[in-house]
Amino acid sequence: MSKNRLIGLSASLLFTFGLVTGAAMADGPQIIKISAKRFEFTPSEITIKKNVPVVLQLTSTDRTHGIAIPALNLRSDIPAGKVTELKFTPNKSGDLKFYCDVFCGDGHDNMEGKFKVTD
Ligand SMILES: [Cu+2]
Repeated sequence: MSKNRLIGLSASLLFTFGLVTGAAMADGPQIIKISAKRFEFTPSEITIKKNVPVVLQLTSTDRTHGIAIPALNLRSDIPAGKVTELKFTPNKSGDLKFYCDVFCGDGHDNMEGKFKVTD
């Protein structure tokens, strides 16, 4: 095989690899880490894409909190000391509010955030 053919072959292999990984990234889940503590979620505003699966990786740094996303009819406890996964796929754009639904003290009622779902 000539040197030029070898270069051409490796260039097309690289191109194919780039296309495959690009597609995988576009279709892969949106992995979002959210940390909970008295009395906030960090981050509390998260932009996500419509129709792309979301995997929330939830942790707490102090005690058990909860996360409720009423529009999706979803909730989970967030115990301290482990990662809790919650999965969903947003099917319309707009804001999806979430809040803590495990009473955690005086600021509990303000412990909330939102997903901004974009097209
Ligand atoms: Cu709470």
